Amino acid sequence: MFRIYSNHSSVHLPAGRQVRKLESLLYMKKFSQEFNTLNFVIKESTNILLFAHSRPDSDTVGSVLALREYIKNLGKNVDIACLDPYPEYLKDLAPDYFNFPDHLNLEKYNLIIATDSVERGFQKIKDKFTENQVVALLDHHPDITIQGDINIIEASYSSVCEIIYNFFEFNKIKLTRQISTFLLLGILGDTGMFQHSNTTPRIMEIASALMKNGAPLSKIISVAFSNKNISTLKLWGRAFEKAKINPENGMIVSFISEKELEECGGSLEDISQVSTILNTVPGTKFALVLSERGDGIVKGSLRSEEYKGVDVSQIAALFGGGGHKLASGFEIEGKIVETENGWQII
Ligand SMILES: [Mn+2]
Repeated sequence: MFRIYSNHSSVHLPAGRQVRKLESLLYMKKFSQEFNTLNFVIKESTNILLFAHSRPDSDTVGSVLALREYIKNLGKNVDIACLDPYPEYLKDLAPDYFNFPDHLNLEKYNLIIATDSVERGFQKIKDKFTENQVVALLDHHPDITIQGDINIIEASYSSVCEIIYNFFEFNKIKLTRQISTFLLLGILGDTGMFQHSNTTPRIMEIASALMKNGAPLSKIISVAFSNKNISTLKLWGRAFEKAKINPENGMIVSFISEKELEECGGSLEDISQVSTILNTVPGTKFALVLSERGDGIVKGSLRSEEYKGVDVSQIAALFGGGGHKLASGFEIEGKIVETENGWQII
């Protein structure tokens, strides 16, 4: 096993076009060795496995679909594995399917690339691979503890799709309309359609380049993100109705029971957006949404915004969870019960 590690320091640059050029070069240089190695291994491989994280979101889906397109065009065999099925809400944009890892002959792959939240699913199968198989990890979550042979992990990127864009740019790989569409899908998902604080000038440049290649911005937004099923709206209605603000700490909180999720026919994807919307209520510091996930597990989803000055990953850490400063989560055992003074997890 060999480990490649890069050190990054933040660079403050004056404004102007020169600077944007320099910024773009710095981004490309950041992982130049890893980008080089990864492309070399891709070209040397016959069979490649791409791995999307459990409960796949648009970033991990966009990442694996973009990489598959590139690898397929090189004439290689490439499969996508995931412990969960391909998300319904993306089927109108890009119909596809994922393989369950147990249904694949894992031994045959020369290279395995896991994208985004690599500790959500991939860590469960990583030990099935041998020394002769190269494992590459592409992630933008902090505190990743698992290691691959090629590690491209950096929390300052908005999305793994941004990392992959840089990989393609560095290796001078021509982006087809399809590849551009998949990358824009992931970027739109992880930047909350350019509304989160990870929307940098660089990400707008990348989005512009992807659109120039034919990525249909408004179609992706309306098909993948704006369409809401009646089940989603009903579930949101329940959660919004119950929302409470704690004036002492500025928390806005709500919860969704397993029964409600069932009654509304909502999906887990529907829950993830509740905290983002609650977080828009004026005067609040952060949003917390608790949801029962079956088997006695309660999941907490925390959101904040840069200007609110709260680090929700510290709150998540109190409950054994983690994540980003502005978006974190935790899981605890228990059940939610309503009491006179609010909700309790027992
Ligand atoms: Mn992501």
